Formats: sequence, structure tokens, C-alpha cells
Amino acid sequence: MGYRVVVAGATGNVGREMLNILAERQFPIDEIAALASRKSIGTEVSFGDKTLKTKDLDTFDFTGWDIALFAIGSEATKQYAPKAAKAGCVVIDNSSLYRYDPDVPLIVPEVNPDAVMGYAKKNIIANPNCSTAQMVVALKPLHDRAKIKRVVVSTYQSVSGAGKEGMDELWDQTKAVYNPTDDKPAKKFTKQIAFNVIPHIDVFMEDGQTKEEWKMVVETKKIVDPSIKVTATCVRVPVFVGHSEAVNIETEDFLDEDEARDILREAPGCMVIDKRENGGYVTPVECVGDFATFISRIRQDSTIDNGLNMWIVSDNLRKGAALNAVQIAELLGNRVLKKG
Ligand code: 11C
Repeated sequence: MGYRVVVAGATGNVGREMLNILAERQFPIDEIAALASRKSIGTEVSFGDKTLKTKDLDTFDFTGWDIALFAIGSEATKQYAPKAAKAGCVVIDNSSLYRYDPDVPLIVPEVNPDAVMGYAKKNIIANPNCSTAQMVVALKPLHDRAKIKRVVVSTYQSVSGAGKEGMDELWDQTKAVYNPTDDKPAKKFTKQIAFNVIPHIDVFMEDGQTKEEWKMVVETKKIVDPSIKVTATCVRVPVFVGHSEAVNIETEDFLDEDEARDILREAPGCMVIDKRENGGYVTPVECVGDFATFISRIRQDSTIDNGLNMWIVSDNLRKGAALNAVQIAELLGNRVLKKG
């Protein structure tokens, strides 16, 4: 016997990947419903070798459905997640709405799987921000060995993190650069993204950091360890899919770069590609469509006693969103619902 699964936001970048990954990983499903907002009802979406027609999220009755993967943004989540949860359907939510709620677990299955039991308080589990998810997969095994005190991270985030409109804007502006009469002003982003980089993702907070940067701080603390200090600079780059991060860590105990490499080679969800030669590292275009978080350029930071640098790359629509949500569904199935 399998599960009755809902994907809400099935026509978006993340929703489509959720359907792909449920099919790819052969999640045990008896029945699946693809939901969308009213303007997209009837749109066809792929689920393995099948095609599903999207149904209306607004009128959908969640009674009798086991798991709902939500990729609909915070505003809509506020309206529909409590409705689904009340009907007995466990919501795995990709928005930021519930991430910081103490009664909602925030889970990266390779890092804090035991937190899943906390789902019962609200029948909701939160999926982290994409830039946090890939970073904590690499941090956790190093933290277990040497206790990370501080993280300094700079991100290089692809435009797909801003949805289809972000991808369209990069595409249109790139073409317009070669055709100057075809003016394509910045709409989704605050400045030109084609052939440029923008040190601004999400809104500004009072202290000068952006919300994307703040999310990396508070989410890392909630998922890995509240004692870890994190400071982030989040930057949008003209890449379609795949977030990259230059990460510097300071640990309590000394951790040699070779040992760190060996630890990461064995760690769940991690793939080390780290040859000190031309091309011996991973770039975002190579990680697209993959499940792994890739780690390259692992090296000692000689400016402090216990420091390491590394380069972390992952498919932001997969590990950063849809894959992590499906992995949470698998965890919930294995540990709680036990149907598959
Ligand atoms: C971006 N990380 O790249 C964002 C997208 O809190 O789930 C995901 C925002 C979030 O723009």
C-alpha cells in the first residue's frame, strides 16, 4: 500500500521538480494530485511517464490525503497549509512561513532526521532555504568531528531561485545585450542580471543584512547547532540553475584538510570532487539534475589556527527545494506513517 500525495504549486519550478523527483525515486504512491492556483487549472504537468492535469488548490479537499508537498509561497501557504493540516494531511512546506516556528521542525534529512517526530504539533514540517540546505549537508559531518564555531559564507545564487520570472529575465536580457534596440529593463531583479552580479537577495533588514543572509544564519542554527555563528553575503549571479557557496569555517578542534576531505567523502548527500588541477572542481552547470551536494577546493585557512575553506555547489531546485522535500516525505513515511 502506498500514499495519497498532493503537490501544491505543481506548475512552478519547484513543484515540477517535486513531481519529477517523486517519480524518479519511486516514492510509493497510490494516488497523486497536482494542484495549482485558479489561473493555472487544467495545465498539464509530467509525473514520470504520465501527464497530470492540475486541479484547483482553492477548492481541494485534503481529507484522506497523507502528505502534501507545498511550493506556493508564504502568502498562499498561510491560507492553505492550516486547512490541509487540520484535515489530517501532513504538510511539507517549501516556503519560509513556518521555518522559524518552534512548533514546526525544519529538516534536512542528512542532518537532523530525528526532528521529524516534531511534525505532530502542527502536522507541518518546514523545508529550508536552498542556500542553507546545501551548506548544512557539508557542515554537519565536520561539526560532529571538530565543532564548528563560526562560518563565513558568500553565495553565488542562480536566477532560478527567483522562479521562472527570474530565469526569463536573465534569458531576455542576455539576448537584448546583442540586440540593443530590444530593451529589457530589470523587473524581477533590482539591477541588470545579464553579464552582472547583484549583492542583494530578498528584502533588506534593519541591521543592513538581507533576509536571505539572515535565513542562512537562523536556519543553520535551528538545523545544526544554535551555538554556530554564521555571517553571510548572498549574491545573485547570471546562472540559470545551481547555487554555489564559498564557505570558510573556524572549528574548536584542529581539522586537517585531508581528514575533512575523507569525512565529506563518507558523508550522506555529499560528493567530493577535489583535484588540485585545471577543472578538478564542480561548477553549477555540472550539478544540474543531480541529487548530491558537491564539495570542492577543500583547503586549510592558514590565517587562523583551526580554519578550512571549501566550495559547495548543488542544484537549488533539487537539494535546495524539491529533493529535500521528497526526502522529508521519505523520512516521514519510514519513521511515522509506515505505509510504503
Ligand atoms: C533565492 N534562496 O535563491 C532563494 C529562493 O526562502 O525559500 C528560496 C527562498 C526561500 O532567491
